Amino acid sequence: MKLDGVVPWPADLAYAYRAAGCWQGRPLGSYLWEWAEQRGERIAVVDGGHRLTYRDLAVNADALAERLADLGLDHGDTVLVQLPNCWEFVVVTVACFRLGVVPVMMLPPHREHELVSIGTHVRAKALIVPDTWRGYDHQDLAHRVAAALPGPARVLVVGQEVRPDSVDVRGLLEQDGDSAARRRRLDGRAPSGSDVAVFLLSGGTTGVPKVISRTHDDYEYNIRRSARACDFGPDTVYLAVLPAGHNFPLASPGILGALFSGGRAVLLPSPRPEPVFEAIEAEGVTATSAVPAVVLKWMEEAATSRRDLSSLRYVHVGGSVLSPEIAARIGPALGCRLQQVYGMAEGLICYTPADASEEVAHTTQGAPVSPYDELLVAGPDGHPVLPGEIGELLTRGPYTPRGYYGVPDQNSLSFTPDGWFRTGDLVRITPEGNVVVCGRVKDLINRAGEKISAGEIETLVQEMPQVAEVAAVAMPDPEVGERVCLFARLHPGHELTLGDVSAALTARGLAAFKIPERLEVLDDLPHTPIGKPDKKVLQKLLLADVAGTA
Ligand code: OOB
Repeated sequence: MKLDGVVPWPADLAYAYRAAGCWQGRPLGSYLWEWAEQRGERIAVVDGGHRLTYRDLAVNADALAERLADLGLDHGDTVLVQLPNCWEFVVVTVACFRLGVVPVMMLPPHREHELVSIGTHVRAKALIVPDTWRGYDHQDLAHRVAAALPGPARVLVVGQEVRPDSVDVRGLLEQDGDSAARRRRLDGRAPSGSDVAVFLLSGGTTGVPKVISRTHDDYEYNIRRSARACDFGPDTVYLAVLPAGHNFPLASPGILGALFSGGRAVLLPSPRPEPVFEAIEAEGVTATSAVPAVVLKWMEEAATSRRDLSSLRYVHVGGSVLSPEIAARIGPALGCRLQQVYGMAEGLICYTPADASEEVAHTTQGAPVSPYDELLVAGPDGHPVLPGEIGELLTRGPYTPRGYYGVPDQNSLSFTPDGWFRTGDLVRITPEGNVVVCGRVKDLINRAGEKISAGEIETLVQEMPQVAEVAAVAMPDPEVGERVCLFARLHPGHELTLGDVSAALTARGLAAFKIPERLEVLDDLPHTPIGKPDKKVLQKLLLADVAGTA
């Protein structure tokens, strides 16, 4: 059987989620022509000068879906999709939904290592890539990967320079033939609600990402509840600047949230401040999302920018720790409301409400989108902690799958026998039910047996006026095992010494053993493809340096 590594929800819960209306029993692609009929000439997708109406989206996606079927792709086949933010990304994704072909959402910085191992794991039948992107030849990469995969795989290319041994995606979009007949043919072979719609990659910064299967039912619910939490509607103009294949800009509520709400998705290939501000002004963007490192750059730019950002109502910020002080400055700096987002490709998504008090919007990461989300905060012994105390968050629910795809050994570590997903995040829950992320279970620095949470230090240091971005990493030490090393990027024109950090943290009442003992100021921190500080790289820098000086 294809996709035999999917871990299903237990039958009784699946029944309950259907009965409660969480799962609609419809594939994501089945909405496409309803939208086209109701909203026909309204703009759905904008990419620079290229604008697609809802009708264009339906016609293009159906044309592509049928051509993909002609190439031999069928229900349950998988395709590695590695596209930058462009209109073709949306057409490809929707075409896959129509056909029941499962897109595997690779990110543009991934290379052979990730593509070959994930492509092998999911038995990919095709790759869809740009010709080149940021000076790198993805078409060539895709052919090398295809040759290394165990089975035959086609290479489909978006761009100008399509090799004869590749398939030109734009050529597949030519809208010949009878779209009504094509629509009926595709409706006749549509997947079911419980089939896998998309494979997302886990956001972990160690090892090759794990593959997460999301069904049509569960993903539609993720989108619907997220759109509701963020007040998305027909007047929403959502700007996607983070890599579109990531769960945050894709469906939380993101591009798909905008389309399901009758709004518009604007795609930009990078989060650089000036083009982002230009797009906000030109397109009347009402909502966008960013990781903290990106939003900090926007805030710096906004101080001197002459762009009109007045259309912007909400910025969704999530993905890594955001200190309350910076949170409080985001709204005034960008002239909009902040909604914090705590989410994961594995499912659970929390938002601070669109109309939250400042206290909630600045100091918490919000509440789960579904009343059926179950949250458990556990101590090191696995038992629930007392209300309000810090522990590891475990979660289950109607859009949090019960296992990673095809890795039973890993699943027995990442999931409890009762199906709870161990997030690895340290959180506490406020009396009002909002989650506050305090760090990572494994992101601890062990100094002479004292455990120091990197997240706790980072939150405090981020509040220092000199600091733009910070990461705390364990520095090996022969005497005490590990000491806290800080890596920081500063605001332009500022300086920072270890003494300044120590004085500021001591003034905040931090225990002396937690005070950082080394500071490295960098022009920029290394980031993961989505923009989180990449501690794996920082750790390597540190290890190389410690080894070099030993
Ligand atoms: C999002 O998804 P992933 O899968 O890349 O990463 C999930 C992990 C979480 O387990 C947590 O460790 C961290 O990223 N995280 C946060 C956070 N939001 C996510 N840590 C602190 N504060 C936050 N607000 O990152 C993601 C997916 C959908 C929406 C938003 C983010």
